[in-house]
Amino acid sequence: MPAPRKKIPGPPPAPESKEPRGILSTWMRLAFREAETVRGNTLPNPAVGAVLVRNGKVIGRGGTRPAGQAHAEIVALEGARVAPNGGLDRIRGATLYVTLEPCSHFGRTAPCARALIEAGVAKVVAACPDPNPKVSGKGFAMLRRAGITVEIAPPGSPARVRAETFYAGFFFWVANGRPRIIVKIAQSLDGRINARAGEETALTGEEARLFTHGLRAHADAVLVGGATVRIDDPDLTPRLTGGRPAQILVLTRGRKLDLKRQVYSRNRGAKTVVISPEIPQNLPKWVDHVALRRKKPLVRELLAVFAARGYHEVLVEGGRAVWSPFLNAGLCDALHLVTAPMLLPQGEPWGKDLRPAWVKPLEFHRFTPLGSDILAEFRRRSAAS
Ligand code: AOF
Ligand code: ZN
Repeated sequence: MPAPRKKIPGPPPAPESKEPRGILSTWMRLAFREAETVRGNTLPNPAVGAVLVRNGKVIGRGGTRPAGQAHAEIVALEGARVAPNGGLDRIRGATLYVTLEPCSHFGRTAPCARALIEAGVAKVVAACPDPNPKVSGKGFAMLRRAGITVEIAPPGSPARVRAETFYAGFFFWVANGRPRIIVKIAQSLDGRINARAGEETALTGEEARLFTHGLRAHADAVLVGGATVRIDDPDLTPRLTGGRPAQILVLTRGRKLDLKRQVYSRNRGAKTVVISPEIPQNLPKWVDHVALRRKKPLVRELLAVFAARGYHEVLVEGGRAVWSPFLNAGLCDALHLVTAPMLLPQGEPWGKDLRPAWVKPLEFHRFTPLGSDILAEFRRRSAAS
């Protein structure tokens, strides 16, 4: 039953989006594809995709350029302007499909909303509002004031849900001033991470691997310790799920890298960054280095590295020396604990270095079977976030 109409203060409610129910419209899907292609290259800005449509045809499209350069909307407008048969006449009356609210502020670039108004765009369909307080709601208001029809995908609609997943890290980063930190741990039924200390032990199966690759594709950076690199030699790219690889951060005390490890090999499409007190003697040209000063607690220093690199979401994959400081500091926003059906009484417990209070900020969310393994998801208690 429709709710009785009453006047509410604040900005006008979003008009019901014409986005088809149950599916993403073709245009919005294309916009997300544009956003996907630039993901990882725009930090600290969110990766936005925009598609300009006129008479059922795409006349311009694009994704956010690296920070300081053009936003997605501007790239799409430019494309339409310079296309064969392009020009302002074609843009006038067009509809823009965009994955995030067009900005209204002068930041490193001029407001996209103004550029859209000046180009004569008739309608803007956006997947979600921008949570950035400088923009939130103001971009839409600016467009509406200029007579542009604005449709915002309503909460729960496919476009909105897609945006909320895609921008989960960005939303968290705006609200909390630090990246969302996700910890993933694989354990045996008796809470061990290996059969014996220092041994590589395959614990979880293919489905759990697929799940982990999904986490990697979504994160901006994957953090691992030097021991994990040495013992397990992980590849750390989302090769099973596809998608853009996150940056790989290797936290180590070592002064010499074992360059045979996969994370150091060249041309993998993933950037590797070594974080250590001293520059390793054999640091390859294609690997970055960040010096640890060891003046502050490790997690504080790492948070500064995350901030400098503009990450919105970081996946902590282990091992114990890496996840324990985050868990002990209460700096874990989602914990994915994957349990394999085996007992390894001689192995090392994953929680050996944890203080009892580590668990306080987290609450159980759900179990999900992953083949013969089981995933337990814990999330930050909402009041504490
Ligand atoms: C858009 N389109 O493609 C992106 C937007 O410093 P600036 O000028 O680059 O502005 C950065 C902010 O703009 C960023 O924090 C976010 O709120 C928004 N990002 N907006 O209209 C885009 N990337
Ligand atoms: Zn903008």
